[in-house]
Amino acid sequence: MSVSRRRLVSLSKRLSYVLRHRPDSIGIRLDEAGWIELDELLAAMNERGSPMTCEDIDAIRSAIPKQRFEIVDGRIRAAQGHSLPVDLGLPPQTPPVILYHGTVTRSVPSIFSEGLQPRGRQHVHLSADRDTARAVGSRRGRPVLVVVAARRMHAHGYVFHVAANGVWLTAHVPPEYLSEDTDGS
Ligand code: HQG
Repeated sequence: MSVSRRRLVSLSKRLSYVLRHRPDSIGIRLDEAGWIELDELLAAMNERGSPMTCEDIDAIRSAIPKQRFEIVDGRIRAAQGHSLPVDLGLPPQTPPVILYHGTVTRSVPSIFSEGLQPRGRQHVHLSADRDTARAVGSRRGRPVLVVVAARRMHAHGYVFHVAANGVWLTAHVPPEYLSEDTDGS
């Protein structure tokens, strides 16, 4: 079971890489919203990348709670996380009063001086709950949570979207909307 989960995690990472960053690495092109026909993706994966099947993708979607991939009408795309310039076509949304960003201690001074930047991605990624933000920060070390006054930003004209898997996206968070998380560990 754990071997097969390890395989699913590995395939999920491979898919994320292809669908968010480097479709050219297996010789495919995504449309402007990041979609590709599932059959075409699987054929290219089998030919040039990592062999995988429709069943593998179903298994990834059932086994891994963070729904990283959307499948609609036989097409697939990454729900968020792109470095490629895609237009996900998501409607603007009113965010909750507060959103969280998970990061690590070494990034905090720069974040509070220049704001949250998307870095290599198309958006800054934010979470409605602290546990998710903590998990995001933990990928790089001991997590630190930064609080974003999202509703106030929205009132000032900043645009927010929600990806299909519930991750909140915005272009940039200026420092005046940031504060330290003082409410727990
Ligand atoms: C940091 C994963 C210094 C930021 C996650 C982060 C998420 C700054 C890093 C999604 C900064 C960028 C995105 C500034 C931002 N100075 N550091 N001004 N502004 N940073 O990976 O948000 O699991 O591009 O704190 O779960 O960590 O792959 O962004 O540490 O949802 O599906 O710069 O990726 O999704 O790192 O993660 P990333 P992120 P998956």
